Amino acid sequence: TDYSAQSTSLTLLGLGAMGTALAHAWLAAGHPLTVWNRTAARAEPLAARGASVAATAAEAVAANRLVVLCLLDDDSVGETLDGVDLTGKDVVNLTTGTPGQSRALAQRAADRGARLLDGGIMAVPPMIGVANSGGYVFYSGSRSLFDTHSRVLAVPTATRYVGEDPGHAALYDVALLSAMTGMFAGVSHAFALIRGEDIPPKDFAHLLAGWLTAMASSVYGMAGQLESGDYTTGVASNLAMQVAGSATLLRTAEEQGVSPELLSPYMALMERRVAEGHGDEGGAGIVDLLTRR
Ligand code: FVH
Repeated sequence: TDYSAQSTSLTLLGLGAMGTALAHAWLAAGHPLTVWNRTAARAEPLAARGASVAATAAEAVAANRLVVLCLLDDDSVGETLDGVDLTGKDVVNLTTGTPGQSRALAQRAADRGARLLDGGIMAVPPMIGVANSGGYVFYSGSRSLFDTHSRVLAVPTATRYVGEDPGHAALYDVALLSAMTGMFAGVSHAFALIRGEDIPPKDFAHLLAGWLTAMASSVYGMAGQLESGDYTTGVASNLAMQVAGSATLLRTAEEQGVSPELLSPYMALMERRVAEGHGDEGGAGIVDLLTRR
């Protein structure tokens, strides 16, 4: 079988919001697709578009060598594959999980005669099947397994292979999602500050997006500090200055009747680092505090 050919057939387990978007993308590109979902009704619109609907997960897995999972979480993957013959299968897991869960799944797959490629989706369903959407999927695990299926995997959205360790796709995924979570925390606080004032949120959003975009490149400076081990050279806003500024941020929150609970944990870390004599550092010192065991 030429697995790089455009008409590669595959199986997809899981037809939630993301699984359904993936299914539509593969069908639109002409890939014969077998689908299964715990709640069978979710497969009906895909059957109308030409997908083969399997009655059980085992039947769906048996239909193709390439089997993609996009389920809620690691537990649902375990339940779905329980008792299913995986011998000779190339399993691609697009379910969000931890690096440890991905490594354990790769081992369980190998024990059952299958090869596992793990994926971390950096996209939301409306970005799937849309050219140049900016979305992509991190993949990790066997390079040859990725190369074998790279064309069909690139149909829904772009791909980024990040190494042989099956846990690394999940690690990259969760690291980016964690950074995003911190950003959302800051954004929530900012909107809370202006609430009740004569400031239209949509106008403010424009400023917020511009400022966050301008600040985003600071991650390169922090990466440089972490790589060199020199946390002080070229620092534009050192921790001592940021801690001094924190007082104004907290007082403004109080004046506006906004809880400081989203800002306080990060401020406490900066204060600790300054108290330990590192006020001239940039943010890399906070990474040391977080990873100190
Ligand atoms: N949707 C998103 O924006 C994000 C974008 C980034 C990647 N995530 C991850 O993708 C996985 C699937 O997400 P989803 O959006 O498709 O999730 P749901 O719409 O909630 O669908 C969940 C599917 O999982 C099935 N399921 C749940 N529990 C079980 C189980 N115990 N056994 C078998 N299947 C199970 C569920 O089936 P049903 O409820 O329809 O019967 C859905 O097919 C996820 O890891 C995201 O973190 C999406």
